[in-house]
Amino acid sequence: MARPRVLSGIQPTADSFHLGNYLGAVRQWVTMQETYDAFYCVVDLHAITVPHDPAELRRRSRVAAAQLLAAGLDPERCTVFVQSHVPEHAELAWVLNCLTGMGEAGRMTQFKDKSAKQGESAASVGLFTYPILQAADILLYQADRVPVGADQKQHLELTRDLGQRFNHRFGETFTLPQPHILKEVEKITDLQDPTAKMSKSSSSPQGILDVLEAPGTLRKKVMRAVTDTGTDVLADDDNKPGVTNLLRIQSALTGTPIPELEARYAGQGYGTFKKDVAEAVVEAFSPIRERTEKLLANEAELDRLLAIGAERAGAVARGTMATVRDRIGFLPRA
Ligand code: ATP
Ligand code: LTN
Repeated sequence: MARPRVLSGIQPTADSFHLGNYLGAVRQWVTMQETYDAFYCVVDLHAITVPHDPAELRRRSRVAAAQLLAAGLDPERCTVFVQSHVPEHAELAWVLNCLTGMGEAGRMTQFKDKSAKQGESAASVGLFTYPILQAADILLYQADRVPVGADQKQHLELTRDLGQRFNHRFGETFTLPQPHILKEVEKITDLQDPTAKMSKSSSSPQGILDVLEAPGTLRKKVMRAVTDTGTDVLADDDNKPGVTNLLRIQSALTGTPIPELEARYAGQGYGTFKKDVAEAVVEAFSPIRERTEKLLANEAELDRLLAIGAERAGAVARGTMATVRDRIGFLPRA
């Protein structure tokens, strides 16, 4: 039987991924390549929904792809590609744009948050239709599962709604995808503001742990993470969001259940605990950083791997688009 399909994407909008990206998304991608027919893309079309610099985008797209491979994605076992290499993403997005209501798009909270930052009227129309492009990414590959962090739930609902709407109006065409969200790591929070999501675009440098960062900086940031009043290392989202975030991080990175960690640090205060969290982060990130540097040193090879990915992704995307064109009523080219 054919393996179920998985698709996910990550934006090349920073010089490094952060711990939230890694635990909330990329680590699941690596696991899922074993049992799914997996497609993972660097979503550069999404990255230009906010003002950007072309040279920086090129660099960050390669850095993003290199980090994915360094984290364990194997081009022999999954398809890693760059979104703009497969023009069908933009083509399907147009069709879906025409099926989406203005009000429906206007309810997306990520748009509200991101546009508020720039001033609503300065935000691009691309930022407004961003979730519809995301729906196209997913539906194009007939994905069954989409591994993401909790912030993407609403976009996945929109994706299902649009897929279903298309199916009803024009005939069964799209698989309706389920989000794949791991509760324990669905929202890693900012070290300085432990109720906010750790985020490429809104966290301060002190609040974010970057995969490619030097070990010394990572250690300092963990040691300076905001903890809570008191001295007990206990998980309590309402009263101890800072400590709880660090417990989740350590548990996810070491595979030790949180109650066991609570017992281990009982009566020891925050110092030893934080030191151990810092070591767990450094241990997880160092091999990824080293492999990323090696991959980036050979750009031609990296670009070759991405071309293979684009070829495989393009074959699937062209198949879906041929059906979509026909169902929609576009005249075939003679
Ligand atoms: P931005 O904050 O600028 O929106 P981002 O840091 O969320 O960027 P994306 O490229 O948008 O990065 O997200 C890539 C993946 O990482 C998505 O699946 C997203 O849900 C997940 N993710 C991002 N931040 C976190 C986090 N703090 N905790 C868990 N998952 C996260
Ligand atoms: N919107 C996502 C990135 C993204 C994505 C996708 C995730 C773009 N296309 C397709 C899953 C599937 C984000 O901001 N984190």
